[in-house]
Amino acid sequence: MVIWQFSEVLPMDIPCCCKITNTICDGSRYFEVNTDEVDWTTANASCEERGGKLAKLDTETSNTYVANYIKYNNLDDEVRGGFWIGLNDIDNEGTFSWLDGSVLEAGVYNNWGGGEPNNKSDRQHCVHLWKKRAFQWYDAYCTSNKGYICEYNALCE
Ligand SMILES: [Ca+2]
Repeated sequence: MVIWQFSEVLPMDIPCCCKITNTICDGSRYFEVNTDEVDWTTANASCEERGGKLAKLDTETSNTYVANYIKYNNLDDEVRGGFWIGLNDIDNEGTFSWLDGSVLEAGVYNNWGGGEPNNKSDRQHCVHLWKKRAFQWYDAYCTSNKGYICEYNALCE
Protein backbone atom coordinates (compact mmCIF):
# COMPACT_ATOMS: atom_id res chain seq x y z
CA MET A 1 0.00 0.00 0.00
CA VAL A 2 1.30 3.44 -0.89
CA ILE A 3 1.15 5.85 2.00
CA TRP A 4 0.94 9.47 0.92
CA GLN A 5 2.49 12.02 3.19
CA PHE A 6 -0.02 14.67 4.11
CA SER A 7 2.06 17.40 2.50
CA GLU A 8 1.65 15.58 -0.80
CA VAL A 9 -2.12 15.65 -0.50
CA LEU A 10 -2.82 19.14 0.75
CA PRO A 11 -0.50 22.10 1.18
CA MET A 12 0.93 22.30 4.67
CA ASP A 13 0.23 25.70 6.14
CA ILE A 14 1.52 24.82 9.58
CA PRO A 15 5.28 24.62 10.14
CA CYS A 16 6.21 21.11 11.02
CA CYS A 17 9.37 19.89 12.59
CA CYS A 18 8.72 16.19 12.64
CA LYS A 19 9.42 14.09 9.59
CA ILE A 20 8.31 10.71 10.76
CA THR A 21 7.09 8.34 8.10
CA ASN A 22 3.37 7.62 7.91
CA THR A 23 2.29 10.21 10.44
CA ILE A 24 0.33 13.45 10.24
CA CYS A 25 2.13 16.48 11.54
CA ASP A 26 0.26 19.34 13.23
CA GLY A 27 2.67 21.86 14.62
CA SER A 28 4.33 20.49 17.73
CA ARG A 29 2.53 17.15 17.67
CA TYR A 30 1.84 14.36 15.27
CA PHE A 31 -0.87 11.78 14.77
CA GLU A 32 -0.63 8.12 13.83
CA VAL A 33 -3.50 6.15 12.30
CA ASN A 34 -3.70 2.53 13.46
CA THR A 35 -5.85 0.05 11.54
CA ASP A 36 -5.71 -2.87 13.96
CA GLU A 37 -9.10 -3.00 15.72
CA VAL A 38 -9.17 -3.04 19.52
CA ASP A 39 -11.32 -1.67 22.36
CA TRP A 40 -10.78 1.89 23.57
CA THR A 41 -8.71 0.98 26.66
CA THR A 42 -6.45 -1.32 24.68
CA ALA A 43 -6.07 1.34 22.01
CA ASN A 44 -4.93 3.94 24.52
CA ALA A 45 -2.57 1.47 26.18
CA SER A 46 -1.05 0.76 22.78
CA CYS A 47 -0.45 4.49 22.21
CA GLU A 48 1.03 4.80 25.72
CA GLU A 49 3.44 1.94 25.09
CA ARG A 50 4.91 4.06 22.34
CA GLY A 51 4.99 7.24 24.43
CA GLY A 52 1.72 8.80 23.32
CA LYS A 53 -2.00 8.70 24.00
CA LEU A 54 -5.24 8.59 22.03
CA ALA A 55 -5.48 11.77 19.99
CA LYS A 56 -6.88 15.12 21.06
CA LEU A 57 -8.47 16.35 17.84
CA ASP A 58 -9.54 19.66 19.29
CA THR A 59 -9.24 21.82 16.18
CA GLU A 60 -10.84 21.79 12.75
CA THR A 61 -7.35 21.54 11.28
CA SER A 62 -6.46 18.40 13.21
CA ASN A 63 -9.78 16.73 12.39
CA THR A 64 -9.50 17.59 8.72
CA TYR A 65 -5.88 16.46 8.50
CA VAL A 66 -6.60 13.11 10.07
CA ALA A 67 -9.81 12.44 8.12
CA ASN A 68 -8.19 13.35 4.81
CA TYR A 69 -5.14 11.26 5.58
CA ILE A 70 -7.35 8.24 6.26
CA LYS A 71 -9.37 8.80 3.09
CA TYR A 72 -6.49 9.48 0.73
CA ASN A 73 -4.59 6.44 1.96
CA ASN A 74 -7.69 4.21 2.08
CA LEU A 75 -6.78 3.29 5.64
CA ASP A 76 -10.45 2.68 6.42
CA ASP A 77 -10.71 -0.13 3.87
CA GLU A 78 -10.26 -2.93 6.38
CA VAL A 79 -11.63 -1.05 9.39
CA ARG A 80 -15.31 -1.79 9.88
CA GLY A 81 -16.53 0.94 12.22
CA GLY A 82 -14.17 3.81 12.67
CA PHE A 83 -11.26 5.11 14.71
CA TRP A 84 -11.03 5.83 18.44
CA ILE A 85 -9.87 9.23 19.68
CA GLY A 86 -9.13 10.33 23.24
CA LEU A 87 -12.45 12.04 23.97
CA ASN A 88 -14.62 10.24 26.53
CA ASP A 89 -17.14 10.68 29.35
CA ILE A 90 -16.16 7.54 31.27
CA ASP A 91 -15.68 9.34 34.59
CA ASN A 92 -18.58 11.76 34.43
CA GLU A 93 -21.58 10.97 32.22
CA GLY A 94 -22.31 13.80 29.84
CA THR A 95 -19.05 15.66 30.49
CA PHE A 96 -16.60 14.81 27.75
CA SER A 97 -12.90 15.29 28.36
CA TRP A 98 -9.63 14.61 26.57
CA LEU A 99 -6.86 12.50 28.05
CA ASP A 100 -4.93 15.57 29.20
CA GLY A 101 -7.89 16.25 31.50
CA SER A 102 -9.28 19.19 29.55
CA VAL A 103 -13.08 19.26 29.34
CA LEU A 104 -14.87 19.80 26.04
CA GLU A 105 -16.62 23.01 27.02
CA ALA A 106 -19.75 24.29 25.31
CA GLY A 107 -18.86 26.70 22.55
CA VAL A 108 -15.41 25.37 21.74
CA TYR A 109 -14.68 23.48 18.54
CA ASN A 110 -16.29 20.09 18.22
CA ASN A 111 -17.00 17.74 15.35
CA TRP A 112 -20.07 15.89 16.65
CA GLY A 113 -22.32 14.19 14.16
CA GLY A 114 -26.00 15.15 14.10
CA GLY A 115 -27.75 14.36 17.41
CA GLU A 116 -24.51 13.27 19.08
CA PRO A 117 -23.46 12.41 21.67
CA ASN A 118 -26.56 10.33 22.40
CA ASN A 119 -25.22 7.91 25.06
CA LYS A 120 -27.19 5.07 23.48
CA SER A 121 -28.43 2.53 26.03
CA ASP A 122 -26.66 4.65 28.70
CA ARG A 123 -23.49 2.84 27.72
CA GLN A 124 -21.69 4.97 25.14
CA HIS A 125 -18.74 6.72 26.76
CA CYS A 126 -15.95 6.65 24.19
CA VAL A 127 -15.74 8.70 21.02
CA HIS A 128 -14.71 7.60 17.57
CA LEU A 129 -14.52 9.00 14.08
CA TRP A 130 -17.31 7.12 12.38
CA LYS A 131 -16.41 5.91 8.93
CA LYS A 132 -20.03 5.95 7.74
CA ARG A 133 -20.53 9.56 8.79
CA ALA A 134 -17.67 11.41 7.15
CA PHE A 135 -15.47 10.76 10.19
CA GLN A 136 -17.46 13.04 12.45
CA TRP A 137 -17.50 12.32 16.19
CA TYR A 138 -19.91 9.69 17.54
CA ASP A 139 -19.98 8.22 21.02
CA ALA A 140 -19.79 4.42 21.07
CA TYR A 141 -19.43 1.44 23.38
CA CYS A 142 -15.88 1.51 24.76
CA THR A 143 -15.67 -2.27 24.40
CA SER A 144 -16.17 -2.17 20.62
CA ASN A 145 -13.16 -2.95 18.48
CA LYS A 146 -12.07 -0.10 16.22
CA GLY A 147 -9.00 1.39 14.65
CA TYR A 148 -7.47 4.27 16.59
CA ILE A 149 -5.55 7.53 16.33
CA CYS A 150 -2.53 8.05 18.57
CA GLU A 151 -0.98 11.43 19.30
CA TYR A 152 2.67 12.08 20.16
CA ASN A 153 4.74 15.13 20.88
CA ALA A 154 6.88 16.03 17.91
CA LEU A 155 10.55 15.27 18.24
CA CYS A 156 11.88 18.68 17.25
CA GLU A 157 15.57 19.22 16.73
CA1 LIG B 1 -21.76 8.60 27.80
